[in-house]
Amino acid sequence: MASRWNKDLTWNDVTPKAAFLNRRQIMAGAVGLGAASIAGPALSQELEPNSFEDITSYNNFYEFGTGKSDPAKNAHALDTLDWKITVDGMVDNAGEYTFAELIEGLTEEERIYRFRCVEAWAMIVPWNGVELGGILNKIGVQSGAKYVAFETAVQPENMIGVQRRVLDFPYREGLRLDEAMHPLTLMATGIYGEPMPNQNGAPMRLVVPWKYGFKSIKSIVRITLTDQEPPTSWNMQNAREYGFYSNVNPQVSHPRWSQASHRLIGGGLFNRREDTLMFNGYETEVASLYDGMDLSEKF
Ligand SMILES: Nc1nc2c(c(=O)[nH]1)N[C@H]1C(S)=C(S)[C@@H](COP(=O)(O)O)O[C@H]1N2
Ligand SMILES: [Mo]
Repeated sequence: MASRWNKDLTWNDVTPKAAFLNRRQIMAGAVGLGAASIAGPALSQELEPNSFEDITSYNNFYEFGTGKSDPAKNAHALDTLDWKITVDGMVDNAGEYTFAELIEGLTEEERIYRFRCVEAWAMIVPWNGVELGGILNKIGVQSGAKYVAFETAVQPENMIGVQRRVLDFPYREGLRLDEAMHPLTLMATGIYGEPMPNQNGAPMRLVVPWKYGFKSIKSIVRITLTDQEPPTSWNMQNAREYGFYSNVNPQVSHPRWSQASHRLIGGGLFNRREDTLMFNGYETEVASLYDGMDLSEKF
């Protein structure tokens, strides 16, 4: 289903070449979807979604090793049969859900999002998934809950990175409740209309397009509603370098590198540097979530 949240990037853009050559017509068509379609920065109109190959061969998934090609090599070992998600904390409908139960009745959409890693590389990914807000409404968030915490599966026998203890697993992430309820925040279940490949976080992973990639936690097995800011993996590892918010911000440097630009992954037109946009290009949609907040302090 077409979504106005794709803004200037539409499903048509996924088709290589022909779509690229007919961009003007496609853009004209996209405008019909709603005012949001024309709100995107001019820069993004030069972007093409990365290939399935790019998206599934250059990954970060430390449970399967720290090299970019390690997840593609090792994540076949991830056991996704009989996947269960524990829902607990400040919710009305706590319990253990299957993957199907959790997304049942929610509208699956295609969302073409910019994806920006804190390491200053980026891709354009055509995700499939449901709005996280839909899941939260189903599980019944209780008043007083302020944050959502997530955990990734730990399968020591299947995960070479867990055996090597490259991080303090389980991988943990979290969002403020208003961030989690924002319609851009996706529980992604696939890419290019295919079920989520293991290396990208099967069977479902978070996608928060205005935040650095590490917030988009993979292979989720636990969702907890809480009134406390939850501990998160990279913040636990190095709080000076990785904040809880981790909003993409070209003006706030990482202590060891600038965040003002990034490298687009891929061949051909890709692999070039481009300027990083405030909130990764989603400023119009999300800036109000942070009104009055000092973004260099709450990085
Ligand atoms: N469980 C888990 N989730 C994770 C990671 C990880 O190592 N483990 N890496 C994060 C980082 S740093 C990035 S950039 C993205 C990469 O997603 P991709 O491989 O689908 O591009 O996943 C994020 N989610
Ligand atoms: Mo990342």
